[in-house]
Formats: sequence, structure tokens, C-alpha cells
Amino acid sequence: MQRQLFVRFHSVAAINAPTLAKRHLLSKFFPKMAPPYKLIYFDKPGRGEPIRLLFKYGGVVFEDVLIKREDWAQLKQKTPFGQLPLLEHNGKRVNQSVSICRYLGKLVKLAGKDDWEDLEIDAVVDTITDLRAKITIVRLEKNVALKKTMKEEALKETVPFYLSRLDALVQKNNGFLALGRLTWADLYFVGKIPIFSEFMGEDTIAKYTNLKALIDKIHALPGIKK
Ligand SMILES: N[C@@H](CCC(=O)N[C@@H](CS)C(=O)NCC(=O)O)C(=O)O
Repeated sequence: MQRQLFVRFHSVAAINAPTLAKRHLLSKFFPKMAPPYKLIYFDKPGRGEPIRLLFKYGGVVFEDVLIKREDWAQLKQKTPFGQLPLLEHNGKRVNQSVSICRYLGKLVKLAGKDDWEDLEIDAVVDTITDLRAKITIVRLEKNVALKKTMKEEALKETVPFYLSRLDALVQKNNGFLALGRLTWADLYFVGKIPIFSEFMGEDTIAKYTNLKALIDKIHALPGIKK
């Protein structure tokens, strides 16, 4: 099974925090060591992308196990809840992408400074997840005619509803989604952009100038910049 998987190892530039710099140095001098983290997800951005961005931002070396659709049926039965992504660390394995992002947000120092700040980050992240869930309902609709109508409605109502409010949040928060500074909510949002763009088109998102500036800023960060 393992041989059929396409695996990427990431070792990227570290960022500001000294601990992260240390971590990066370790990975530079011991590149052959097995990465401490393994992300298992499909070979597409999806729910794996925010996790990848957080690893890259923090300079955390991880194994990016990319599962092909044709291999999924075999693997599905071996997963805790029949779904991906999964994160493996120290012989343990967990599911749930948002929980994984929250954990990584703390690891790479992009979490809140107290419980209230964490709540503010979580609220934005859950709102982004709400938008994603509404889009998923449309994407999964099998009836072609109904799907077309649902998509038209979503583009007219749901998408502007959420994006205009998220855009206003960024304007209010000094160019970020929460707390007036970079948090894991920003990387979570940008990790969702491939899915959002596929559904609504890049032009739609670009109309929300504060969100667009945020996306560009995240893509320019050391570690994330291609
Ligand atoms: N709440 C879960 C949802 C996970 C989920 O829906 N995963 C999808 C891919 S995005 C999946 O594994 N689909 C394959 C299947 O259900 O067989 C999370 O955020 O991790």
C-alpha cells in the first residue's frame, strides 16, 4: 500500500519565532530523520490544504501522504471514521481537519493569547466552515438541473452574504480575519481558496478587495511563498 502512495517531504524556511527557527535548523541538519508529522489526505487541496499551509508557515517538516481516489476504498476501512484527513504523530493518529488546524495553530504560534482570543479565532474559522458546508451541498447535488439552480442561488445569496462579512472583518482587523494580527484563521481561510475559487471563480473573490489583499499577503509569507 505504502509503495503506491505519492509522498512529499516538506522542509521550508522557518519564520519569526525562535523555536520555529530551531526546528528549521534541526530539519536542515538532520534531513534524513523521519518527519515527526504525517498528513494523510487525498491528492488535492481540499481539507488538507489549510493543514499544509500551517506546516509550511511554521517550517515544520511533515510527510505529505497523497492518497489517490482508486486507493481510497482499501484505506477507508482502516481509518477511524472512514474519512480523511488524518494526522499521525508519535505513533498516534487523529482525524478532523479543524481540530488539527487548531493544534497546529498553537504549535506555530498563531493561536490566541487567552481563551477569549481563541474563541474569536474559532468563531471566524467556524464561519468559514459554514460557507464551505453550504458550497459542498451544491457540489454534491446529483440532479444536474437542480444543481444549476442551487449554484445560481448560492452565487447570488450565500456567497456574497459570507464574503462581504468576512471582507468587513478583515477591514476592521488591520488586514486580518481576527484579533488585528495574523492568526491560524487567516491560513485556514487561504487554505480554502482552491475550493472556493473552483466553485465561485477567482474573479468573484477578487471583488472583495480586503480578502484579496489578505490572500496575497499569506501567499507572500516566508515558507508559504512558492
Ligand atoms: N469533519 C471532517 C470531514 C472529513 C471529510 O468530509 N473528508 C472527506 C474528504 S474532504 C472524505 O474523507 N471523503 C471520503 C469519504 O467520505 O469516503 C474534517 O473536517 O476532517
